[in-house]
Amino acid sequence: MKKADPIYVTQPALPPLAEFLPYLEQIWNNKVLTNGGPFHQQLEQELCKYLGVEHLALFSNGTLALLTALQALRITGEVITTPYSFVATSHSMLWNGIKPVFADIDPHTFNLDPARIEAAITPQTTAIMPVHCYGRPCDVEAIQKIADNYNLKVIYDAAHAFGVRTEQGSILNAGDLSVLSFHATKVFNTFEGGAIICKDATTKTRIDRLKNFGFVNETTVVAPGINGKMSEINAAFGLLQLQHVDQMIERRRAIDRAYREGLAGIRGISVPGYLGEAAANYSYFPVLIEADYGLSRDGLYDKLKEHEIYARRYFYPLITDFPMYRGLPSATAENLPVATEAAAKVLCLPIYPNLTEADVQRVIAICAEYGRS
Ligand code: T4K
Repeated sequence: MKKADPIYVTQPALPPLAEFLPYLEQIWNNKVLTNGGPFHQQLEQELCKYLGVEHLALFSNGTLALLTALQALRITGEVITTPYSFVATSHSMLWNGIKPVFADIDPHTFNLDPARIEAAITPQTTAIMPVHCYGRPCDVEAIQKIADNYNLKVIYDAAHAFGVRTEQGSILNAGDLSVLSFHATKVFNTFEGGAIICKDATTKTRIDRLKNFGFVNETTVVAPGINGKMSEINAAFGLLQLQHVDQMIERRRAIDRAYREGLAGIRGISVPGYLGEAAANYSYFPVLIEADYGLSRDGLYDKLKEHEIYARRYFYPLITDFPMYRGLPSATAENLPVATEAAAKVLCLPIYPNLTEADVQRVIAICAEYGRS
């Protein structure tokens, strides 16, 4: 019997190569490779329509978009954020000379707990940077209330939240700015890429200048901007991906459903419920490995690995465990008990459009082996 292929936590969905060739021909003909070319313009417009947002500025990746978002709002001092995320969230602050202040998360959402945000505010606090972790929406109303009371800006790291909507519409309209990632591992990918979503044309203009060295025109530079522009190849690929993305999310939904059904009776594995998303994007499939499961979380991670199934412990270690954050007063396990527990319990199971039904059952079968009552 043929050995089963390895299964990774994710795999990018790619359209048929033939569909991309006409886009390449157009680039080869017009010789516009970057600096806000026609595909770049078109993708910004089409993403606004698709996502239900007013203004969107494309970037070459999500991290540069985060860096620029903080610059765009002239954030200084301290920013309250979550330790339960990818390091890019707080790295964007260190690159801007801003001090991250870590607050604990809510155990059900994995997102910043609004009550803990309020407790972390000091006279130096200027902004909050929450993350819609795994695409699960933050309590945006409670966060906005705090921001309004204390006159703080809110920049959402929405790297996982492409297309997520609640009853109020796109989650990307919450706060002052939202930042997306279009990395290869994301629901919608442009190989590498990202975007900032903002609410008015003036802010969009400022962001567009900041991502192009601060240029206003050929001879005028108004800010120490960076080079964060998305190239025409990436933008063209994004336009093509957009035609397929609904189908890809639909396939993810079916996998999510199959996991929920298959894992339901397993003792010691709990699956976080939805948070009232009108449209989820099924970007990750986190499960919690509880004390009554037959293996530790890392035991199951290793067991799956033996079968060439590469689940991931997103987000372990916590950001606060990395050396550049460890010494901060807010970076202690005592301050962050919920995040510390989540980092010890969560395993993200493989989920991506090309994962087959048989693959999903293979993952479930191994999980079930150690969770029988
Ligand atoms: N904020 C948040 C909350 C984020 O999660 C991220 C990125 C950012 C900000 C920053 O956005 P970007 O600057 O990246 O646009 C991955 C990604 O590199 C990273 O983008 C992502 N978050 C993070 C959660 O995951 P790794 O180190 O886990 O990636 P890697 O290379 O181990 O990939 C995971 C699996 O995916 C591989 O085992 C195989 C598969 N894969 C990966 C790539 C890159 C493929 O099949 N093809 C590929 O091209 O960080």
